[in-house]
Amino acid sequence: MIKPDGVQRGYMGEIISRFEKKGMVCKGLKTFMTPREVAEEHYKDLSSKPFFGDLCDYICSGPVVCMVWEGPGVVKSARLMIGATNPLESAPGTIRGDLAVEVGRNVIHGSDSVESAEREIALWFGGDDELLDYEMCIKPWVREE
Ligand code: 3AN
Repeated sequence: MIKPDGVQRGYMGEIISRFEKKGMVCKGLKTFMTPREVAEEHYKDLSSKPFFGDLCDYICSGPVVCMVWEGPGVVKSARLMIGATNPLESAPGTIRGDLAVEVGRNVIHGSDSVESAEREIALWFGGDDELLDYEMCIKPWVREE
Protein backbone atom coordinates (compact mmCIF):
# COMPACT_ATOMS: atom_id res chain seq x y z
CA MET A 1 0.00 0.00 0.00
CA ILE A 2 1.33 3.39 -0.97
CA LYS A 3 0.77 5.58 2.10
CA PRO A 4 -0.62 9.15 1.99
CA ASP A 5 2.86 10.74 1.91
CA GLY A 6 3.80 8.59 -1.10
CA VAL A 7 0.67 9.71 -2.95
CA GLN A 8 1.07 13.40 -1.99
CA ARG A 9 4.71 13.40 -3.06
CA GLY A 10 3.79 12.03 -6.48
CA TYR A 11 5.39 8.60 -6.13
CA MET A 12 2.47 6.43 -7.25
CA GLY A 13 3.94 5.79 -10.70
CA GLU A 14 7.49 5.36 -9.40
CA ILE A 15 6.47 2.75 -6.82
CA ILE A 16 4.07 0.82 -9.08
CA SER A 17 6.77 0.83 -11.76
CA ARG A 18 9.30 -0.83 -9.46
CA PHE A 19 7.00 -3.82 -8.83
CA GLU A 20 6.07 -4.06 -12.52
CA LYS A 21 9.72 -3.98 -13.59
CA LYS A 22 10.58 -6.72 -11.09
CA GLY A 23 8.13 -8.99 -12.91
CA MET A 24 5.32 -9.11 -10.36
CA VAL A 25 1.76 -9.26 -11.64
CA CYS A 26 -0.81 -6.73 -10.42
CA LYS A 27 -4.01 -8.50 -9.31
CA GLY A 28 -5.70 -5.56 -7.62
CA LEU A 29 -5.23 -1.79 -7.35
CA LYS A 30 -7.38 1.01 -6.01
CA THR A 31 -7.12 4.44 -4.45
CA PHE A 32 -8.90 4.75 -1.18
CA MET A 33 -9.55 7.15 1.72
CA THR A 34 -8.96 4.91 4.69
CA PRO A 35 -11.75 4.77 7.27
CA ARG A 36 -10.41 5.09 10.82
CA GLU A 37 -11.66 1.62 11.79
CA VAL A 38 -9.78 0.03 8.88
CA ALA A 39 -6.53 1.76 9.92
CA GLU A 40 -7.00 0.66 13.54
CA GLU A 41 -7.75 -2.94 12.49
CA HIS A 42 -4.78 -2.97 10.11
CA TYR A 43 -2.36 -1.82 12.82
CA LYS A 44 -4.05 -3.55 15.77
CA ASP A 45 -0.82 -5.39 16.72
CA LEU A 46 0.71 -1.93 17.36
CA SER A 47 -2.22 -0.63 19.41
CA SER A 48 -0.19 -0.50 22.64
CA LYS A 49 2.59 1.59 21.04
CA PRO A 50 2.79 5.29 21.89
CA PHE A 51 2.72 6.21 18.17
CA PHE A 52 -0.46 4.21 17.40
CA GLY A 53 -2.79 7.24 17.37
CA ASP A 54 -0.49 9.33 15.19
CA LEU A 55 0.05 6.35 12.88
CA CYS A 56 -3.71 5.92 12.33
CA ASP A 57 -4.14 9.71 11.84
CA TYR A 58 -1.39 9.64 9.21
CA ILE A 59 -2.83 6.65 7.32
CA CYS A 60 -6.25 8.37 7.24
CA SER A 61 -4.85 11.80 6.29
CA GLY A 62 -5.11 11.37 2.50
CA PRO A 63 -5.64 8.81 -0.24
CA VAL A 64 -3.65 5.58 -0.22
CA VAL A 65 -3.11 3.13 -3.08
CA CYS A 66 -3.96 -0.47 -2.17
CA MET A 67 -2.26 -3.07 -4.36
CA VAL A 68 -2.15 -6.85 -4.67
CA TRP A 69 0.99 -8.14 -6.35
CA GLU A 70 1.50 -11.77 -7.33
CA GLY A 71 4.73 -13.59 -8.09
CA PRO A 72 7.23 -16.18 -6.88
CA GLY A 73 8.24 -15.40 -3.28
CA VAL A 74 6.41 -12.10 -3.68
CA VAL A 75 6.03 -11.22 0.02
CA LYS A 76 9.72 -11.63 0.81
CA SER A 77 10.76 -10.05 -2.45
CA ALA A 78 8.52 -7.01 -1.90
CA ARG A 79 9.83 -6.56 1.65
CA LEU A 80 13.39 -6.53 0.28
CA MET A 81 12.41 -3.96 -2.34
CA ILE A 82 10.63 -1.82 0.30
CA GLY A 83 13.54 -1.80 2.79
CA ALA A 84 13.72 -1.52 6.57
CA THR A 85 10.95 0.15 8.61
CA ASN A 86 13.28 3.04 9.47
CA PRO A 87 14.24 4.67 6.15
CA LEU A 88 17.60 5.73 7.57
CA GLU A 89 18.39 2.00 7.93
CA SER A 90 16.97 1.05 4.51
CA ALA A 91 19.60 0.25 1.91
CA PRO A 92 20.00 2.64 -1.04
CA GLY A 93 18.08 1.15 -3.96
CA THR A 94 15.12 0.19 -1.78
CA ILE A 95 11.93 2.25 -1.94
CA ARG A 96 12.29 3.61 1.59
CA GLY A 97 16.07 3.91 1.22
CA ASP A 98 15.64 6.05 -1.87
CA LEU A 99 12.48 8.02 -1.07
CA ALA A 100 12.10 8.51 2.69
CA VAL A 101 13.91 9.74 5.80
CA GLU A 102 11.45 9.25 8.70
CA VAL A 103 9.82 6.13 10.14
CA GLY A 104 6.56 8.05 10.52
CA ARG A 105 6.59 8.97 6.80
CA ASN A 106 7.97 5.86 5.16
CA VAL A 107 5.81 6.02 1.98
CA ILE A 108 4.78 2.37 1.70
CA HIS A 109 3.46 -0.61 3.63
CA GLY A 110 4.15 -4.21 2.65
CA SER A 111 2.69 -7.35 4.19
CA ASP A 112 5.24 -9.18 6.35
CA SER A 113 3.99 -12.75 5.70
CA VAL A 114 1.63 -14.63 3.42
CA GLU A 115 -0.84 -14.89 6.33
CA SER A 116 -0.70 -11.11 6.87
CA ALA A 117 -1.18 -10.56 3.14
CA GLU A 118 -4.33 -12.71 3.15
CA ARG A 119 -5.67 -10.86 6.20
CA GLU A 120 -4.84 -7.45 4.71
CA ILE A 121 -6.32 -8.23 1.27
CA ALA A 122 -9.56 -9.26 3.00
CA LEU A 123 -9.49 -6.04 5.07
CA TRP A 124 -8.61 -3.55 2.30
CA PHE A 125 -10.42 -5.06 -0.69
CA GLY A 126 -14.15 -5.59 -0.92
CA GLY A 127 -14.00 -9.19 -2.14
CA ASP A 128 -13.17 -11.15 -5.28
CA ASP A 129 -14.99 -8.65 -7.54
CA GLU A 130 -12.21 -6.13 -6.76
CA LEU A 131 -9.43 -8.59 -7.60
CA LEU A 132 -8.35 -9.67 -11.07
CA ASP A 133 -7.99 -13.22 -12.35
CA TYR A 134 -5.82 -13.10 -15.47
CA GLU A 135 -2.46 -14.17 -16.85
CA MET A 136 0.20 -11.75 -18.07
CA CYS A 137 1.27 -12.66 -21.61
CA ILE A 138 4.85 -11.62 -20.76
CA LYS A 139 5.03 -14.33 -18.09
CA PRO A 140 7.15 -16.84 -20.08
CA TRP A 141 9.71 -14.06 -20.55
CA VAL A 142 10.13 -13.28 -16.85
CA ARG A 143 9.58 -16.77 -15.40
CA GLU A 144 10.79 -20.18 -16.50
CA GLU A 145 7.46 -21.88 -15.72
P1 3AN B 1 6.76 -2.26 8.58
O1 3AN B 1 5.82 -1.24 7.98
O2 3AN B 1 8.16 -2.11 8.07
O3 3AN B 1 6.25 -3.68 8.52
P2 3AN B 1 5.94 -2.18 11.41
O4 3AN B 1 4.83 -3.13 11.07
O5 3AN B 1 6.82 -2.49 12.57
O6 3AN B 1 6.88 -1.91 10.14
O7 3AN B 1 5.31 -0.76 11.68
C1 3AN B 1 4.21 -0.36 10.98
C2 3AN B 1 4.27 1.12 10.75
O8 3AN B 1 4.28 1.77 12.01
C3 3AN B 1 5.55 1.59 10.06
N1 3AN B 1 5.50 1.45 8.64
C4 3AN B 1 5.64 3.02 10.52
O9 3AN B 1 4.80 3.84 9.68
C5 3AN B 1 5.05 2.95 11.91
N2 3AN B 1 6.09 2.88 12.93
C6 3AN B 1 6.81 1.81 13.28
N3 3AN B 1 7.69 2.12 14.25
C7 3AN B 1 7.50 3.44 14.51
C8 3AN B 1 8.08 4.39 15.42
N4 3AN B 1 9.06 4.02 16.24
N5 3AN B 1 7.63 5.66 15.40
C9 3AN B 1 6.63 6.03 14.54
N6 3AN B 1 6.02 5.20 13.69
C10 3AN B 1 6.46 3.93 13.66
